[in-house]
Amino acid sequence: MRECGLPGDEVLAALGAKKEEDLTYSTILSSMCTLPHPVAVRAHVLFMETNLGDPGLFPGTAAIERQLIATLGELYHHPGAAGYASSGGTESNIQALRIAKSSRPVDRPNVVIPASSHFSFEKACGMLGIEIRTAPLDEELRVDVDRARELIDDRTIGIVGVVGTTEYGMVDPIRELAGVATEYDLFLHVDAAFGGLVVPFLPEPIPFDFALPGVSSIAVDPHKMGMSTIPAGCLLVRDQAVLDLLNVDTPYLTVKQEYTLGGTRPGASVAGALAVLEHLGREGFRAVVAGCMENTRRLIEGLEALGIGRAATPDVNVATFRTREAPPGWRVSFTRKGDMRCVLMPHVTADTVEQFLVDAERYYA
Ligand code: 0PR
Repeated sequence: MRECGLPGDEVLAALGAKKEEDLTYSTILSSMCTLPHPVAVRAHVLFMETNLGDPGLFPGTAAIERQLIATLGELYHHPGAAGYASSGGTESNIQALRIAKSSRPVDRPNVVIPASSHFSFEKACGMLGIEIRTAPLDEELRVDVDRARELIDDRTIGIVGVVGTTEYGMVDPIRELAGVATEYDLFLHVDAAFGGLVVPFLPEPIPFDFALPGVSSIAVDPHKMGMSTIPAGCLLVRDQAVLDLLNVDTPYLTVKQEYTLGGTRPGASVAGALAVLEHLGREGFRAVVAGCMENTRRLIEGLEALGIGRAATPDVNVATFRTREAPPGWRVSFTRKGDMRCVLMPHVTADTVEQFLVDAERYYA
């Protein structure tokens, strides 16, 4: 650390120069994050100093968090849902498994998780000492519910289903998983980190939420398709008593107990998340999702016309292809199986897709 500080302008100029080294979103097709909506940025700046870790000092910001959870609860057919804003899908998934573990204390617990699930479950289970039982997928890359059921035994504390798988954009058959959860009286966590703000806005929404009695918790990330600033995740459960299973005493704070994983928590990105939901409404989100889905179809159709076959027919805006190479200049990613993966986020416009196809035509020719 310097002995004598630099003028603020000089520091910011140096930071700005570093930022120039970052990619801009214009060529990024590999990210599940996107440019935040301008209204989220404005809200974020307004709440920069707020700390939800001590909500009694920021009652207005705490009310915004409650409104965010209530809005999502209503969207997920359970207006009375409880929940809180986490740092993202990883934290929400960890917390959901902590709840599942506290609700059913058994020796050597296990949890049944689809093979397509995000690596955050590996972190969660490692931390919590839970054995992972990996349920295989069917031919369309959704979890095979019968095979999942076969993995359940008397040490199983929960099941997971994914709404918008990270790699192939599939939605697991949550209705069937919910049936299994009810039958075995198991906690069912739905990881809708990505698809939670896509599926409700499709012309024909696939059922995945609290309307299904077997669904216990839902993770959804406003910092993905919610176009909020980072970090903004949400964990929703059916009622407050479920969250309270995680309470620890916080004697010197303005609240006497907390169930969150983080202590100090940003209010800024939570305000950003609510701002986008309020500003766009269902109508606005339907338009955003329709655009992303149209771009997904167009990319698949365009690349197939060039002889690059799709790897899956996705339920949400993730397109994957049977090729190990991408046209230069574009950031795509590759799945564990080696398929090229493009996420058609709101920053990926129809023009971007056409430009990618022009470059692809030249490259794959
Ligand atoms: N669950 C699902 C289904 C996810 O896709 C992700 C992240 C998570 C949980 C974890 O969320 P957090 O990363 O918010 O904790 N999916 C993306 C991925 O791993 C995250 C991402 C976003 C990665 C932008 C890269 C990137 O540029 O691919």
